[in-house]
Amino acid sequence: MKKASGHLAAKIEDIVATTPVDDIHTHLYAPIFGELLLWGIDDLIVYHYLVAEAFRYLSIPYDDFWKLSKTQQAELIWKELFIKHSPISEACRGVLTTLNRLGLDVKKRDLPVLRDWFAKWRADDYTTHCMELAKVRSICTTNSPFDDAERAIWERGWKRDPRFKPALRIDPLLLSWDQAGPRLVQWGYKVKPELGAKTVSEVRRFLADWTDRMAPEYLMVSLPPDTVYPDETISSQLIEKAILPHCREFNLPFAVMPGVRRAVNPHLQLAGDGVGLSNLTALQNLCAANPQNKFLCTILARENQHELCVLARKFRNLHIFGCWWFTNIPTLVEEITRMRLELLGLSFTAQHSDARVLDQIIYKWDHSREVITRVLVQKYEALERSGWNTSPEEIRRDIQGLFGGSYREFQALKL
Ligand code: RAT
Ligand code: ZN
Repeated sequence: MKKASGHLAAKIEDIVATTPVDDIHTHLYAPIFGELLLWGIDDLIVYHYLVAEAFRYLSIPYDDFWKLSKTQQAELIWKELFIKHSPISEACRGVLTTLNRLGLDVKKRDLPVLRDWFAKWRADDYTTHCMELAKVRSICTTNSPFDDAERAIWERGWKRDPRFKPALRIDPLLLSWDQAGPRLVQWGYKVKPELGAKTVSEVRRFLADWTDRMAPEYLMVSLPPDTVYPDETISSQLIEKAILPHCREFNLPFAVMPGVRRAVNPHLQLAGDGVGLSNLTALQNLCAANPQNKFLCTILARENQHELCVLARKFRNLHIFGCWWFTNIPTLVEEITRMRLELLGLSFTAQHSDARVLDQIIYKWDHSREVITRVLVQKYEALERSGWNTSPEEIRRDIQGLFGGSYREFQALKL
C-alpha cells in the first residue's frame, strides 16, 4: 500500500493549529461581568473537575473543605494532585499546558510565584491574550435569567463585546417548574402551576423578553438520561407548547445536552454530577415531530455516541457538537471524532471547550487540536491511498467547517 507523505501530515497539523475556532459552549463571561469571569491560577486549580479528583485522595470532611478560602482550597488540591502524585489526569495536565503556554515555568512548582504573575494582568487584556493564544475567535457563553448575579447585569444593559455570544440557558424552567413558576410570577409574568393557555403565553412572553435582551445564539438545557418526549410531564409540555414555538418564531436552535445525573454526590457540590445512558428516543421524536425546529446536541455517555451519529444522519435539523465534560479526554475525543467523520463526513462541530475559567481555553483547544490532527491525518492519508488529492485550501475549508463553519451553516439553514 502507498504510504502517505509526511508533507501531508505536516500541512494538516499546521492548518489545524492555525485555524481559529468558534467555541460554541462555555461557561465564561465577557470581562464586563466582573467577578463572574473566572481566571488565574487559583480558579484553574479549584476547577470542579479537579475538586472531584482531589477527593479521590483527600480524607478531610467535605464541609471542612468548602469552609476554606479559594486560596486554601487551591493549596490543598495543588499539594494532593500535583505534588503528592504526578498530575497525569486530563484536567491536571490541562493546568500545566495552560501555564506552560503562558510562558510560566511549571517545573518550579511554586504557587506564590505563579500568583504574582497573574496579579499583574487586567481581565480585559488577559481575555485578549488567552483568546489569541488559544486561537479562539468567539466564545459562546451560558446565560441564565435565573442566576441572580448575572440577571442584574443583563437588566442594566451595557455595550456588547462582539467576541462573546450569549446562549439562553433554561434548565430551571424545564427541570424545576415548581420553583421557576413562582420566580416568573415575581418578575411580573402571570403564570399558574398548571400549564393553561394563559400560562403558556406568559412563558413565551418571558422567553421573548430574554431573547430580545440577550440576542442569544440558541436556547439550551442539559437533561437527565431518563428524559422522555413527548410526555405528560410539565417539562415535556413546556418544550412542546412554549420552547419549540418560541424557537421557531425567533429562528433559534434548541440545544439539548442529555446524560447528566445531577448531584449523585451532593457533598461535592458542582463536582458531584454523574453520567447516565440516555434514551435517545426523546431526541429522535423531537427531531421527527418538529422538522421546522433546529436542534443542537452533545451527549455525555460514551455509549450514546454512536446512536447520536446515526440520528444526525437521519435528521438535517440536528447538528451535533463537541465532546462534552467526561468525554473530553484524549481517548474519547479521538474515538468520537473518528466515528463522527466516518458517519457524518464534515457536517458536525468537532469540539467546544466548556471552559469555566478563561485560561482553560488554552489547554482545552491545544489538547483537542492535537487529537483532531491525528484523526484527520489518518483520514486524508486514506483518501490519498484511494487516489484522491486534497489541496491545502480544501483541507483548510474542511477544518474551518469543523471549527465553527458547519455550525454557522446550520444556523443559517432555512427549514
Ligand atoms: O462541564 C461542566 O463544567 C459541567 O459542569 C456542566 O456545566 C455542563 O457542561 C453543562 O453545561 O451542564
Ligand atoms: Zn457546560
